[in-house]
Amino acid sequence: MKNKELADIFDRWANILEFMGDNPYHIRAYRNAARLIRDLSEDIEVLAREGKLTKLPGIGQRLQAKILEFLRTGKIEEFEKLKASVPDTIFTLLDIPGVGPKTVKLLYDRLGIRSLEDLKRAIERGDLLKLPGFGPKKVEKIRKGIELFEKASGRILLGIAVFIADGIINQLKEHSAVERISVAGSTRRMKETVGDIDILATGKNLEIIDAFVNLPNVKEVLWKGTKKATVIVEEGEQVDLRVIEPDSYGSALQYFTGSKSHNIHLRTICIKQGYKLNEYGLFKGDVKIAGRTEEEIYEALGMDTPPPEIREDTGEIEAALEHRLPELIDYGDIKGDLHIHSNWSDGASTIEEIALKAIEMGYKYIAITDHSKSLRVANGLSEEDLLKRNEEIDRLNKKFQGKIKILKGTEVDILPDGSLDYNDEILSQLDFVVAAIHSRFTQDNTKRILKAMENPYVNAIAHPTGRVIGQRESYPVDIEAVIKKAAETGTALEINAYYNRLDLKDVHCRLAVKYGAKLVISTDSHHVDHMWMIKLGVGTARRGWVEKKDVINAKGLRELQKFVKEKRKKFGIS
Ligand code: DGT
Ligand code: CA
Ligand code: CA
Repeated sequence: MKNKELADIFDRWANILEFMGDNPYHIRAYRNAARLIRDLSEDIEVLAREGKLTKLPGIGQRLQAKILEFLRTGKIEEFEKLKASVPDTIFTLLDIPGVGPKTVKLLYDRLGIRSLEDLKRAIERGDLLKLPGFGPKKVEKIRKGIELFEKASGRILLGIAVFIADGIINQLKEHSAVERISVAGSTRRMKETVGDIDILATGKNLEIIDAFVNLPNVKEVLWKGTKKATVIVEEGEQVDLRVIEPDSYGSALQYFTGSKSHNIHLRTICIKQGYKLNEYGLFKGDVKIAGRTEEEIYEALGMDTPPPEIREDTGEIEAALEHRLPELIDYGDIKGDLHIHSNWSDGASTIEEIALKAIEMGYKYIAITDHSKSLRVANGLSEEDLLKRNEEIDRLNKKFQGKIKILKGTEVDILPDGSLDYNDEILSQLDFVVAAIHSRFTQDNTKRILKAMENPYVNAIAHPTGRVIGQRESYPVDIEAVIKKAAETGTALEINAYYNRLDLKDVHCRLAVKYGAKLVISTDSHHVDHMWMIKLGVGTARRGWVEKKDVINAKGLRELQKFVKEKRKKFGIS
């Protein structure tokens, strides 16, 4: 349904006209059209096809022509031209609560303010107070508005969203009024950052809403209705909970899981087949065909059900129609974590604690991958200490025999010239070697990584692009060249599951699969309390269309050891 998109255009249109000082009747016409279309219960495309547009109040021939142009081409030429005539950043200013088009115009004309940054600087300098009609009160209101806006436009890391959502769902599940409950939205799709958290439930609505707004970590209740509530939790994040009728639960889950682009594409499939789909169900005329589960909706459309993580309209709808969806790696498929730091280097947990946690998680093996000697800040191990640590692993392997296998590993530094921080003699005594870059983040690191992969003992490249979400961009690297070399040399690329990395990211995972490179999903844990994050890595892999066969630590110990041996063989080492 294009209603919202179109309404947004008309709203922006009105804003620009107001900013430009156009006549009030003109502005109101666009404003009213925007509101009308936004509140419409029918699909604007259907109304257009049936020639009913001009029957809508306030829509004359001229607006009709614009709507038709938008539906035909996806844009309106006149609006595009108008938009190009004002600075882009003006739109950001208009999004600040308490700042309207008139204020923006004044700020622009008198003080040359074109962006949020400009505005903040002007407030700091006290420039706003010089404007007609601007007293301390009004300036303070704008400052508050900016604060709100910046908070609202901030997204949180998936790991935090998952942590909050799981916490809420686990508490509410215990409540007798709750029948079914699930996360939806970008959190369910395991997107690397999340705007707000969406939760759906069925059961006794009033009791559920009450239980929700009274959860101990709820800081503020923004809205409380009989079927929906919106709260801010301690972490500062917004959470929406909706209580749904059981026979609409599937369609609501489908709708609120999104993504928006998946839903928009899916709706065109529905229309083609003569159906109507919304959050209440799948309808033929007035008859409801499906809605209780997501599966019955997709099935009625002749489709398989795409896993939530790939609902981004990047080919999953076509694949679902043609019954060729990938068999994604599952959250329970991981047999062991192959990147963990112990207190021998910069970790906080002992190897024994890590082993016990791994047993609890049902793993078959783990690799302890402490840092190498050059990484002094992370207490990297000298050769001597590494070998001593290995003896402790031998001792613990005897103790835990039949329960878990602890692999001797390292996260060896890739030095600036691409050589490694331990020699081959040392590396050959290890079971699993992860190599990584920890320095010179501004240079092109492609050659450096390619050279490291030529070492027969390197089994995986850790966090291959080096990005840290919201903090550090990827270092310059030709990721396609790295992926090809990984496939060629039998080196796995890591999906680092630590919550601020998720590196490789989803699109790179998909590229790796395309070139036949193997992947390894590990947490880079520095404490046993980090090990749960493996699910963030699996989610990222799923978003990248990764299957079980692509992931070396979804295999048993024997097969993993074979993977290590085969690379050595390839390079003439038996
Ligand atoms: P977020 O919160 O920004 O990380 O992203 P989402 O995907 O959770 O988006 P949100 O919370 O705005 O809405 C949840 C879902 O509801 C979204 O994924 C799809 C659906 N949805 C929201 N707005 C629209 C819309 O205008 N059209 C369609 N077709 N679906 C929408
Ligand atoms: Ca959301
Ligand atoms: Ca939402």
